[in-house]
Amino acid sequence: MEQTFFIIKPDGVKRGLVGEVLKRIEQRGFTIEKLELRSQVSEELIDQHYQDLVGQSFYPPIREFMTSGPVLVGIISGPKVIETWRTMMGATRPEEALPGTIRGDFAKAAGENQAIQNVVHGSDSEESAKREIALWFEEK
Ligand code: DAT
Ligand code: MG
Repeated sequence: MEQTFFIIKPDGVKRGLVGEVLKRIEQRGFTIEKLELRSQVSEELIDQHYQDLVGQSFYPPIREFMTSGPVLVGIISGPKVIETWRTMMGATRPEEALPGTIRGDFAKAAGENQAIQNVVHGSDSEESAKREIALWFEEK
């Protein structure tokens, strides 16, 4: 069965959206395979997670935001879960995220030079799902 990796980001945990996000996963019929609260994630792990963004000028605020508080990480499975979870999350930018999506319902607009705080993460392909699951869950 297809699997994907998700994060409820620090804004989602701080704002009490854990139950809301998990409810949507369950309602959609996906299976929660793993679920862990990580109280303090290292900058190194976030840099590896966002390896494609590390060189961008807008990246430092993203690192700061992602290490600013507890995150909930997990693996969910089901048919077409990678694409479906991306649809459920909505567009990256709050102003583009449609109502009915998690980001469209909850993400707040970011200020200049701030990280976009958009509540959730989801792997964007089979390859990134495999890589991210290994990065976050495999014993080193
Ligand atoms: P997504 O999370 O939708 O897969 P992404 O992988 O391109 O989007 O970027 C990862 C996160 O980094 C994104 O959720 C929010 C933040 N981000 C991306 N581009 C940004 C930008 N130009 N300014 C501020 N934050 C940004
Ligand atoms: Mg991404």
